[in-house]
Amino acid sequence: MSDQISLFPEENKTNYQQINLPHSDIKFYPQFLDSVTSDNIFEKLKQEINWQQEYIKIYGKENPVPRLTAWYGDRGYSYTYSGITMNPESWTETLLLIKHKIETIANVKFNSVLLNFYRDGNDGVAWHSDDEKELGKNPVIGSVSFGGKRRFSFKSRDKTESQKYDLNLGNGDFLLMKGETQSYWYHQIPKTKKTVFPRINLTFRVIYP
Ligand SMILES: O=C(O)CCC(=O)C(=O)O
Ligand SMILES: [Mn+2]
Repeated sequence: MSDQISLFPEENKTNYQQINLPHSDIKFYPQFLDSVTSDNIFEKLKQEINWQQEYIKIYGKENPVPRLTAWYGDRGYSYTYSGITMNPESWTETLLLIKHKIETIANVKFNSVLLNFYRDGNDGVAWHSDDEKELGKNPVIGSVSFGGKRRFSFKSRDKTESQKYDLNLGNGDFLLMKGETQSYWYHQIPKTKKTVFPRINLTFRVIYP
């Protein structure tokens, strides 16, 4: 185990690892949901979510986003992301179940979730921070992963720093990012030439109108 990780049992006995990067509050809860539950949730989400292929314009050319996406949440909270404005679909039972489970740990009420479906290693998400203005200062981001394991990397936003940190997010893992994390760190899911299973990730968010 790397010296950047320490183990703490929380009040409710859910074990987590604090990822000790400067100017961050990142907690990793491996296998937060058990594997049978997580397998079932993966299949459900794959079927029931209204997955979309979005396009982003780069130098005037429309490019497909390298993953399928969807946006669910409370009515009235739209979200603009890479120039795409998404209006939320209504919560499904499955999403509400996960939302309630992580809210007790995160101590916030999430009002929306961005869903990503990585079909294979050609899908990923480029370096970015979840720092859109609708998320306010020091956003709380609750990330739950299902299906195939993928690498998730952090790198410092400060170009004079070279600090990087990698972790693997697998079936049922929960990652909670809070505090200054988004102001100081970028994150990504790199594309990979390795054979990987399809993966679904949900990032629960609090949007301010
Ligand atoms: O798939 C992931 O684990 C991260 C997704 C992400 O960073 C995002 O959608 O903002
Ligand atoms: Mn993100």
